[in-house]
Amino acid sequence: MKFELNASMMCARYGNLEREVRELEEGGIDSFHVDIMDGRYVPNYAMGLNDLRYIASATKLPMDVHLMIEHPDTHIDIFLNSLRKGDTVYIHPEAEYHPSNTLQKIINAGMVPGIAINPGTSVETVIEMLRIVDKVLVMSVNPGNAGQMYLPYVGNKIQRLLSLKEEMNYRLYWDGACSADKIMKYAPQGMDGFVLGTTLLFGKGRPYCDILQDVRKLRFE
Ligand code: S6P
Ligand code: MG
Repeated sequence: MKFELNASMMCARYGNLEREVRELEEGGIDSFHVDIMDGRYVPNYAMGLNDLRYIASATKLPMDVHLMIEHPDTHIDIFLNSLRKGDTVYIHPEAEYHPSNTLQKIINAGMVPGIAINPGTSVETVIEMLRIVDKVLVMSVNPGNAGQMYLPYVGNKIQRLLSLKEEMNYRLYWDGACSADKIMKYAPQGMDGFVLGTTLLFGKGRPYCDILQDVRKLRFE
């Protein structure tokens, strides 16, 4: 069974980001998930442009940029200019008046377009955008912070998004409170990847390569 593992870099040790990137790479991480916040769309400031640029310069692996900002269209070029072709950019559709225009800019720049869907957002309100994007990031916590509890009511929506994947032609990714049991349950059902944060990967006092190896072994269980 094939699935991607993405490291949520807002959970990394900032004291030595270069080492963090290297150890995650050595552990076999698939991409670096960078949570950009503006203190308005979400009540927090996590990572910013310089963090994104530094991590992008420190690795050849793909970047997975999750924009939790109001009116992403206003600033999208700054982010696109900091990335390489093939990197992913997720926007929150409710943060922009015409999100499909912003998604088109992401496509035109050669990046992979995605939408992030909040726990309280229904599939119905974003259904037309599912036809445009390559990736959908389903949030199982409210955006803004790491280390939150999984919200069980997203389970029904995840099933719906899994069932629409083929018809709408997108890949589905999990973000928020991702534990081994969620990977065990959803990878076999077609979830394409998981963003790993404090729940499974960071701050555990174990090397990332050991944890990631354990997760990779889950596919054989
Ligand atoms: C939340 C953000 C996420 C978190 C991730 C952390 O706003 O989009 O990417 O960083 O959820 O993982 P955990 O396991 O601490 O919830
Ligand atoms: Mg995120």
